[in-house]
Amino acid sequence: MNHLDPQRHVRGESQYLDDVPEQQGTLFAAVYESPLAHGVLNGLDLSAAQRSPGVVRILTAQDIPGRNQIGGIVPDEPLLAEGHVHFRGQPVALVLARTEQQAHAALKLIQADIEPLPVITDPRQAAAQGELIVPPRTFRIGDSAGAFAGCAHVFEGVAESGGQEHLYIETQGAYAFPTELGGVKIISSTQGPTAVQRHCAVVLGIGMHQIEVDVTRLGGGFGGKEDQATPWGCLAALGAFLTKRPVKLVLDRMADMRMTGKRHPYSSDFKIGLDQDLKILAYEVTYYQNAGAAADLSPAVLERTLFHTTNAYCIPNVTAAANSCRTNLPPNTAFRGFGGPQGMFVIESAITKAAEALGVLPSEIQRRNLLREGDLFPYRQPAEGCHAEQAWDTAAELFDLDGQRAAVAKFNQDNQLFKKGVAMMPICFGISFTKTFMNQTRALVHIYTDGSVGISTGAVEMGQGVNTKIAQVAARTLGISINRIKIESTNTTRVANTSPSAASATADLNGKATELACLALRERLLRHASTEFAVDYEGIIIENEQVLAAGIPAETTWEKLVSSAFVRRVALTENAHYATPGVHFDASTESGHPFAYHVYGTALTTATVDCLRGTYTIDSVQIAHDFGQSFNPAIDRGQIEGGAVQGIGWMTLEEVSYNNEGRLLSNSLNSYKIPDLYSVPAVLDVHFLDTPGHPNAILRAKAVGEPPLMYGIGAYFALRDAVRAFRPGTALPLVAPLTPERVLGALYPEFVTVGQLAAS
Ligand code: LUZ
Ligand code: MOS
Repeated sequence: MNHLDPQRHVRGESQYLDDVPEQQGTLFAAVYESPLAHGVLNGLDLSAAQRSPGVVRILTAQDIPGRNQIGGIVPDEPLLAEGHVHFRGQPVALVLARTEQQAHAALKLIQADIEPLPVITDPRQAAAQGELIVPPRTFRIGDSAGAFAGCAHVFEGVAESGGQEHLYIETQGAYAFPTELGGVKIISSTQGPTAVQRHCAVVLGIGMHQIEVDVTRLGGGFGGKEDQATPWGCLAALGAFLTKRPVKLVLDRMADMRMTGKRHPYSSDFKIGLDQDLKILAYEVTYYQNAGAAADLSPAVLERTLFHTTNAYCIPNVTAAANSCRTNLPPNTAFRGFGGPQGMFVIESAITKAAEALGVLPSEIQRRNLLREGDLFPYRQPAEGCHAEQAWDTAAELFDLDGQRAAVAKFNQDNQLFKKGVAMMPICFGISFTKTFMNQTRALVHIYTDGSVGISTGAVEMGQGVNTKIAQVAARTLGISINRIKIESTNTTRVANTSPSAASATADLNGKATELACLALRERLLRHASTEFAVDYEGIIIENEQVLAAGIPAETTWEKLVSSAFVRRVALTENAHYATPGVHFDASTESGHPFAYHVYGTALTTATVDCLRGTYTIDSVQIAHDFGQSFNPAIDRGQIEGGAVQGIGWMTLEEVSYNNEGRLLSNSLNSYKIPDLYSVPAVLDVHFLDTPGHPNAILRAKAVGEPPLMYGIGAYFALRDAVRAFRPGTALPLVAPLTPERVLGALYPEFVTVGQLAAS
């Protein structure tokens, strides 16, 4: 079964926000952004812009009829700046004009009177000044302070990881239409239709029932549209509500890069203690998360960092403290992995530092400390169905770790100016929203009288193939062809109060709700068949569109079953609710069972560094991954490949850079590099481990969205290994991304100093 959409994508038939035909009278919106990162907003001069050709109206905070508030977790974020500006790119005013060009032309005529205030871009500086988004949190198990005393080896260090631009192909946007009862319908490029609906209702001061949000598909999200599609939806809705005309707002690429938040950069202190046998006895870590100017999802991201503090390892004594630090950058947000990768980078850094100091391979420490069945995570959920060792050992054997190491050693002996490196990267990722209440959704399934089926759920298709999977689940459960099934747009009037499509849980949650609805419909139809044909209900099945049981006529097809059920007034619609069983968490003790299950795997990565130039290639990434029982290996493999490459980008090429005034320097694809086809490893193997899956996973096929991103961390350590082959024994900073500039600096520390991009 292939992904259902790509053929339509390639033919240009798939409908995105910008493909919606424009209604007559549509106004085009453009956002006036704060030109400074921090300051007092004394006034706005809109007069010239208001006289500009085509301008119909310019909206500011004063025009908001409800509350000027779109904070998702903490109410600390205005839709339009009021009194102060807190980051460069913060929306201050909205120009509505007859054409997009006229709206953009008018932006240039707006003058803001802003009194500058000091700008903070560094999270540690923010923490030192008490600028925390929420109080710090600490996860604790055992007694780390006490355990260090008994350690043979103790190492300390600092690790830093950078931001990451989502770079969804479709930029942020929304198209809003006034509706007849004073409400608004919004077509939004969002992962969270309900989030857009809820915040629009607050901003407009009307009920959620007056707001309808509809999503057909997104051209990518990666977390960037989990919370941060909301401002554009609200701004378009505000325009439509006040002017009674349709309003379309689409960000161009550079505006999107300037105005939206990214993956959180982290700066972290770590301390790791091992015994003689390389068992990790104690680990302490303090994270400083660069949250940007408002909370957005930062507290939840911070929490997921804590949940992934020890990656795939069992460490008996852990203290992990986390600070979410307020800076004058655009609010950072969800990004595939959601804080997990940042936490895992630090423990891998600590292990590598220890290994380098002890003169052993990092893999010796890694392998010795992998989780086993029943081991406790620092939040006291046991590892259940643990495949950490199986994944590692399979990868090591199947991909011949020893042989590859020997070949690399030989290569490094034979070559002076090119060096190769190797790294193993185990992963363990928890599946579920960490906020237990978010693990719920619904599915609405209609069987039409001709036997075709329409399905609505809370799932948003963003390229990940969730619609294909839901259609497969329905086809299997009902025993019919997938060609009869249509997955409808995601719409808040059909499925309400949904969580965003996020946390790798979308196929599990919405697939399970669909399965429940289809099971109920199947049972109803089979009961009808048993009455109609006077046969025992227990023996009847539907298979390949045939209704089968002794006593049922051979020509009884799905279509006949459905039409006869309709005539007998059997309900052909079902609405099912699914809530993940067994998940709970108590924040007062920082313990519980937050995850439905964990996903495991291991990647073996090799890289080659050109030691004259600092350039490099990631040669191979070979992965043994725990899919459970995949029912769509094509889609699932694609997620692993894409995630691994996106993770490699985060760890190597992609450098989000702001200057000290909070201005984004990496503001286009000239200065922000992402992996392209040429930087994908020539060898990218994905082995499907033989694992049973989990009953909470849809059809026992485990979640695949976020876990593979963290395989990319292996690329960082493979490069580091290669650099150390050129300069044995050198102490390298643990700073990511390891760009070619940083590699050159590491190869020639006496000649090359790596600073920031020059301010342009
Ligand atoms: N969003 C969220 C997420 O609200 N909670 C989560 O735990 C999460 N995890 C990953 C990605 N998005
Ligand atoms: Mo995501 S980071 O699961 O939107």
